[in-house]
Amino acid sequence: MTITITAFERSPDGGKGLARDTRVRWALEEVGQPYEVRPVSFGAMKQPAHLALHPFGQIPTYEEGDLALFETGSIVLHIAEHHAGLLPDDPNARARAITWMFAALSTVEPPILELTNANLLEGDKPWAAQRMPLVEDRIRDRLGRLSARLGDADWLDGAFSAGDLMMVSVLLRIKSSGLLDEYPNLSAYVARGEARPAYKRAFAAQLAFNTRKPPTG
Ligand SMILES: N[C@@H](CCC(=O)N[C@@H](CS)C(=O)NCC(=O)O)C(=O)O
Repeated sequence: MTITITAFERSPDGGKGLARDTRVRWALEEVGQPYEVRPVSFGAMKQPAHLALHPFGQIPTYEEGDLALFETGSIVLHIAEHHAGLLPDDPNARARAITWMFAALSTVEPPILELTNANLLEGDKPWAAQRMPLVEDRIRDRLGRLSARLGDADWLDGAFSAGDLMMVSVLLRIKSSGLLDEYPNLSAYVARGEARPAYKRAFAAQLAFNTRKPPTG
């Protein structure tokens, strides 16, 4: 059955891989599943056809036969549960890997998104500069604890899993901020994720997609 995901018609980051379709592409590459990508414009994202797939009018979505999913956590978990390669077989290890997916999305990503919002949406406010250290410190609190837990391990809990895929995807959002550099083991962890052949294929695919020429004629 064909898998189709949606992505920004043109990602605002121009192909830096920060739009969330990249994590879904990465998961599909890890498990060796081919997929198609349907571009969605910002206008179309809020129209009934797309809202039927994604109630909040966002990307990515995932369609496979009569199944339609939204939310990258749910999509990556679905992929990981149906194909070998992203979750361990041992039930406890599997539950811990899923726990790291939740930790990435609900504990680490929120303060990181605050930084994105502070830069993109609030940068011109008179209080923006004053607030920035607070926003960055909330991220440092999470990074410090994550760094302590990771220690000198390669991955968060044994072999690479969907938990690492999600955590690395979230941490990549602050790569350009310099905050990650304060935690050398986290920088190395993210670099290990980026070095995976499946990540490289996913990154290249989203870059080609976001830099493709518009159709002529
Ligand atoms: N929690 C959602 C977040 C989805 C999300 O924020 N998508 C962004 C692109 S990365 C989007 O569609 N932004 C446009 C908008 O919200 O209008 C997930 O993980 O899938």
